[in-house]
Amino acid sequence: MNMNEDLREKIRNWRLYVITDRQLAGNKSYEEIVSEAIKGGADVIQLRDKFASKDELINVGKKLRQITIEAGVSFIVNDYPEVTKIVDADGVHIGQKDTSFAEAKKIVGENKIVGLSTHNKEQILEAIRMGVDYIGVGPVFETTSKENPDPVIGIELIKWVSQKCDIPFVAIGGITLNNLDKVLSSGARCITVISAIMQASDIKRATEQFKKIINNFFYHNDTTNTTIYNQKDKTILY
Ligand code: TZP
Ligand code: MG
Repeated sequence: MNMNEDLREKIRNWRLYVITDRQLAGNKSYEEIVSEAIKGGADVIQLRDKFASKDELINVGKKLRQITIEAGVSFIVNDYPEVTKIVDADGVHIGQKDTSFAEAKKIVGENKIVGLSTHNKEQILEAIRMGVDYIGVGPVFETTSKENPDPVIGIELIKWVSQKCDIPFVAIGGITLNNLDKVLSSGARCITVISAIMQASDIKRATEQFKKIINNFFYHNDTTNTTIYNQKDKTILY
């Protein structure tokens, strides 16, 4: 069976993808971090915690699944297909050195999303060949949220992937309110953020600031026929 159309539609409509980092967020709880990001307009939440055990991730993941379901927001788990399956997240995000795409898909099942991080043209083309559901492309700019990050790809690769490839992609790495416009102008339809939102004292407000610029950009520049839905009640936003 093919991945259900609802999930595909969701991916195409992602605009703001917020990844958790509890260390950066200080002493806020996961529930608080994610609820605030959702209130601010995040379309997708990724649970990423490089220090938590699988059991801890399952525990937190179940709570975040509940919160995201109620809000009609997509929920992705970083690194662990097994945890994804147990907590019934929408999908898993893997890196080039993690479980392979094929193996991750086998574990989570056909109807769940498997996303893959890519850092150059070869990896992007390989992801397309493999039938990856969406890719992360980055780091677009310098980032401090990843240990040993790959070299900065710059906005040139964002332009290339948006012009040449049909695969859904999310731009990631060092994106802030100050450089957001450059990334959007380069063709990115979904912006992924860790530190600029996690480090904010007011996560809801920081998320809102990103979302406002993104919505404004697409309102004025969107030339595709994509219909933007409110993911919760399916009303057409424009
Ligand atoms: N993959 C490529 S860059 C990155 C990941 C997980 C970190 C992005 O974090 P930030 O803080 O938005 O630069
Ligand atoms: Mg990983």
